[in-house]
Amino acid sequence: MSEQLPPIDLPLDAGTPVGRRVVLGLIGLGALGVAGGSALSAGVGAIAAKDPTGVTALVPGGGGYRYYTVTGPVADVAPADYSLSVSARPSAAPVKLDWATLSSLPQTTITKDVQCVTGWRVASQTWSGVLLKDVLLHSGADLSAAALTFGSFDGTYTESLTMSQGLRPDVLVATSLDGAPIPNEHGGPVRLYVAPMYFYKSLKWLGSVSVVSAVEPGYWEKLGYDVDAWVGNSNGRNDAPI
Ligand SMILES: Nc1nc2c(c(=O)[nH]1)N[C@H]1C(S)=C(S)[C@@H](COP(=O)(O)O)O[C@H]1N2
Ligand SMILES: [Mo]
Repeated sequence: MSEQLPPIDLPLDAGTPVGRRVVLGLIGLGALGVAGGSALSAGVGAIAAKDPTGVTALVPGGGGYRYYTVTGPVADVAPADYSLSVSARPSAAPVKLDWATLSSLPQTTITKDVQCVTGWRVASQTWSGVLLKDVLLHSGADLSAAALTFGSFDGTYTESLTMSQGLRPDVLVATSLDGAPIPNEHGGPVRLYVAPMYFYKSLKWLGSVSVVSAVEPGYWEKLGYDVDAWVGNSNGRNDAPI
């Protein structure tokens, strides 16, 4: 990873406390509120202003997680109102999988450390949901195609995997974290979870999965981060694999 790469997440200045209540308060604000900083404390406003990529904050009590979003707060979507759009082959019209359908598919649980490419790590997190492979099989996807792209209902963030990566037994369409619904700040109700890769691959607020004919670099990858983001073997890092 070269020095020129833009920061995926910036550490908070020491002595700049951001409470969970403030973080959750941010979630309720529109993007305009964040840009204007009108309703924000000076501390949070300063952080948002300094971070070109969006709002970043530690989530106190979140066991070391940082709340991260390149767009600012994202509206809550209730499971009953959620659906995942799946395009089964390049240029195909999407089919929609609702929450009941996701719940009816085989459920898989994975426990691992979460690890961001900037070095922060959260030990032993348990994600559950449906294997991406099972979502693709259920949707009649063309598994011989080269790649998959993912869209967020934040309207901006994107991710990408090769088809063989997407069919791995440690890649989930996740619906729970540590036995509870995924909170909004962690990308709920449904998040992509790519266990063997740095956490930027785990797109929050998953809205769409599309089968495509070639890998399309995601949001951070267009800015220079590795598309193949294996923990311990990418981005010039040598973290211990998890
Ligand atoms: N939609 C969306 N997904 C995202 C991001 C984001 O900004 N927007 N940031 C990525 C990065 S860099 C990290 S480290 C994790 C942060 O997840 P968390 O906010 O649940 O800690 O989400 C990843 N997925
Ligand atoms: Mo990250």
